[in-house]
Amino acid sequence: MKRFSVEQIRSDFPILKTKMNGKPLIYLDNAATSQKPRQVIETLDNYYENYNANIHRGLYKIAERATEGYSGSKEKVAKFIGADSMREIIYVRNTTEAINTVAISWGDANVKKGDHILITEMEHHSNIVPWMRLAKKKGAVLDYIALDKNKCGLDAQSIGGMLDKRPKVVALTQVSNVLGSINDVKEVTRMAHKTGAVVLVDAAQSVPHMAVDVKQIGCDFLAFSAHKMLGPTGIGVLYGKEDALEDMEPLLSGGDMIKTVHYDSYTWNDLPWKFEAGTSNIADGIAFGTAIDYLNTVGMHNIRAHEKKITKYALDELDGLDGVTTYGYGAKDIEKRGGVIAFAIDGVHPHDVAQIFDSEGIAIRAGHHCAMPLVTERLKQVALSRLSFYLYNRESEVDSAIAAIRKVKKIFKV
Ligand code: 7TS
Repeated sequence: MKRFSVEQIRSDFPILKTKMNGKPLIYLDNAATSQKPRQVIETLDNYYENYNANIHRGLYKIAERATEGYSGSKEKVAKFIGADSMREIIYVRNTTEAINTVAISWGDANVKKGDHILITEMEHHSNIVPWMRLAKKKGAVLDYIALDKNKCGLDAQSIGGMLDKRPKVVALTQVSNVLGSINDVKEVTRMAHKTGAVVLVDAAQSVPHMAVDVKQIGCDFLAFSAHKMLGPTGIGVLYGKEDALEDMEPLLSGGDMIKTVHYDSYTWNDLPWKFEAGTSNIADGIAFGTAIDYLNTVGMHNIRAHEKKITKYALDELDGLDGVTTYGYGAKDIEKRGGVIAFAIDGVHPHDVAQIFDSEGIAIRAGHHCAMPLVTERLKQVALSRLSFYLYNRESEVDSAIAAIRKVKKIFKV
């Protein structure tokens, strides 16, 4: 796209023309899932209408076309995140499944009793629970990198201290889905590798919103979901360095992931297919490729610039409201945060906030955001309301959100 145009982008998203509770839909829950452009929806229709067939087995035209579409999508993903080749791109259902695959397959083979596993205090449940289960199963110790004193980012001293325990694996998010904080995953990876740890980056909230390059970060594994980046639900990515994936046992086994099977033995298929047992999610995989094309056309740098602008605008506006607290870095530190703003209104439960927003046609999420340790134990909140932006959001939608907050304050007399 030569010039970034929100209005041109919006015209590609049919749902943005719909209403909710009789009001034009204002969608500010992009951290939960993104909306889909017509190009992605059409790719799904086109596959089912014109070349629906299983991949890697049919010797006929439409099966070849489906196979090419599915592999082609992986090539696009590999290029999008700077991987060496599609051999390093495993399709799974979502970020959660990607992290579980590493925690179970890699963890089983590499983590022993007394070993340390290191995560951070700002992780989503999907980057906590699989490691907690692994630690329990193996008798390993799960450690947390602490938040800094302003509860915005990671405490540098805590990182160093925890790495002194020489953890086997360090798993951390690149962007928090609650605080919006951007972690320096490149630096943490460099430090962790020095102590011999393997590094997994949860990129669920980063890959959709900014240019991410796995080679630049240097991580061993990286996980993200198509549904948060204009693609369909049910498809996600586990990136792994080729060596790491070659060494790893697949989580599931059966058809398509083997080269040969005899009555008493088997050999695995080549990467990435070794990790994809059974019929793949073909339609969604192909449509994911269209989502990547769309993001590339708009340009990730343009998307990041737009989100910085709208987030800064929202933070400034929220700052002017009495009794409203925002979490994470402020507008001054916009380089350190993504387009996610969790907030609380004194004396009002976030579920009531979300309900009033809903009555105004504004979709936001309220709750613990699947980060209960962070929200309830560290930030000491029962729940938080959250605005989260994407490429199609307008500044006028921020104005509507601010007006909705004023309405909440008026109704609750706070
Ligand atoms: N990691 C982070 C940082 C996330 O924000 C999410 C989803 C996940 C992992 C899990 O992704 P999934 O595709 O496997 O579900 N975050 C949210 C959210 O903030 N609201 O709904 C889902």
